[in-house]
Amino acid sequence: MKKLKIAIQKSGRLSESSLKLLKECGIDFDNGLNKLKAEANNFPLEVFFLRDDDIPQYVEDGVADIGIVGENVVLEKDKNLKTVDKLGFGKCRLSLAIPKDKKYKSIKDLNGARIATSYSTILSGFLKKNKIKAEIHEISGSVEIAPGIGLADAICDLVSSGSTLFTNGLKEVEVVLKSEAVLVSNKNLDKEKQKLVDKLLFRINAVKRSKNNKYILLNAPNKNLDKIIKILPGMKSPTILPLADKGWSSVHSVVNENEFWDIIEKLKDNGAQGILVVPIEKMIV
Ligand code: PRT
Ligand code: ZN
Repeated sequence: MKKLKIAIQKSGRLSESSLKLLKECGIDFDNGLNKLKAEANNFPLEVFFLRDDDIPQYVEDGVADIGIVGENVVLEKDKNLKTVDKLGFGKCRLSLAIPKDKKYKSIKDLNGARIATSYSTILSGFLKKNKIKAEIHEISGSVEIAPGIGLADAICDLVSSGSTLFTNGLKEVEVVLKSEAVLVSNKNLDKEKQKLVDKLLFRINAVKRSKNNKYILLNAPNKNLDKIIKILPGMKSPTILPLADKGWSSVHSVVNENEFWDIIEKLKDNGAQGILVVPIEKMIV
């Protein structure tokens, strides 16, 4: 049987979450330190540990069939790949920043600026789209120090908390791109490998869904059951079980994390009591 080859980041911001995702998909392998490759024991999968910058090329060439990498890297490398799914971790944004005491009214203020970045492909597309003429200085690391040493007037770099910008006396003025880790695939996978990708994707989606949803149990007065059922759609519809105490029922359902607090408030307004919220490990619809 053929094995699917997946490339993940060897050591960096995406490594831990990538390993965790595969583990949550029930895939078990040995990832000893300094290993380049590992084989899963219970899924036809080989895992390659690579630098994130190399992953798009390896997947395009078919050395790996799929890969987990930041969308920012995928767009910057601009290879011929298919983005299969967003994975919900490694979230950050690629932003333009300038020294904090400089005035900034609009993007037009960047006309004629020297901008330091490691993301020249994405940046030049962004500047072109906004009809800005600026000079791009490609540098590979510590972009944030460039304005301080007089190398540039602005930078374009990844930001998550913003503390790196802050400690370097910079302020964020434009968001060029919002990014997160994505699953990319070679465009010419054969049927057998595509089947394995679909199988993996099915598991990834079950894991992702479980993270976005919570299992909820509560006691409801029977007279308000109709209203409570409307608030709690559930996967099909909520489960209702009678309580020993007459006039009350136990209601079980699934709620989405984003609507969670709104729903709890509405439930309480309708007389729900003893509300329990439990994490879900996997969710198959
Ligand atoms: O060695 P290798 O080449 O594999 O790794 P790398 O050093 O190139 O990448 P790494 O591990 O730093 O980042 C991998 C991916 O994580 C990136 O491509 C992004 O998709 C994602 N990611 C998420 C981030 C950040 N958040 C992030 N904050 N990548 C980098 N940063 C850096 C940023 O460049 C800046 O220097 O963190 C600093 C800013 O952080 P804040 O919190 O101070 O704003
Ligand atoms: Zn890198």
